[in-house]
Amino acid sequence: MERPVVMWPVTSFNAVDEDAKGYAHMGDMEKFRQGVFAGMDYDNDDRVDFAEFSAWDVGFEEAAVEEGKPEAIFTARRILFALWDRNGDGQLTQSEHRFALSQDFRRADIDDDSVLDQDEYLIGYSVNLVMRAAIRPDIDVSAQ
Ligand SMILES: [Ca+2]
Ligand SMILES: [Ca+2]
Ligand SMILES: [Ca+2]
Repeated sequence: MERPVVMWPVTSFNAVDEDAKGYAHMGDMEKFRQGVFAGMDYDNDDRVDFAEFSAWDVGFEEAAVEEGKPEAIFTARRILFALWDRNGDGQLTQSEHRFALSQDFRRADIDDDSVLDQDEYLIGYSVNLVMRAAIRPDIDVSAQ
């Protein structure tokens, strides 16, 4: 069965589930998170500021432009950054990022079996969720 969510640019499940088990556990997500953090932290000071965060993109910007909503991506980034920057100092630390991801993990694990399958990841991971809501609110994946 085709699901509309897979046509949408997402942070790829394959990048999380590196050894193609078909699911991702918290260890996979933490490894993925470390890679994402390192990728965002351009000046390697172990903190990610909003400029660094904004430069990180996995295809959402192109999607937003295609949808005629280039401004939506900025809104979505601000929402995500504000969510993750818990103390609001404009810098994302490793521990803030880790905390955000573990919250995402629990929220996304709908059947509560401590691993995320691809659907849970695509629907529940905050980056995918927030970007999709900002750019294509008409795609209601929760109704599946
Ligand atoms: Ca930095
Ligand atoms: Ca902070
Ligand atoms: Ca699960």
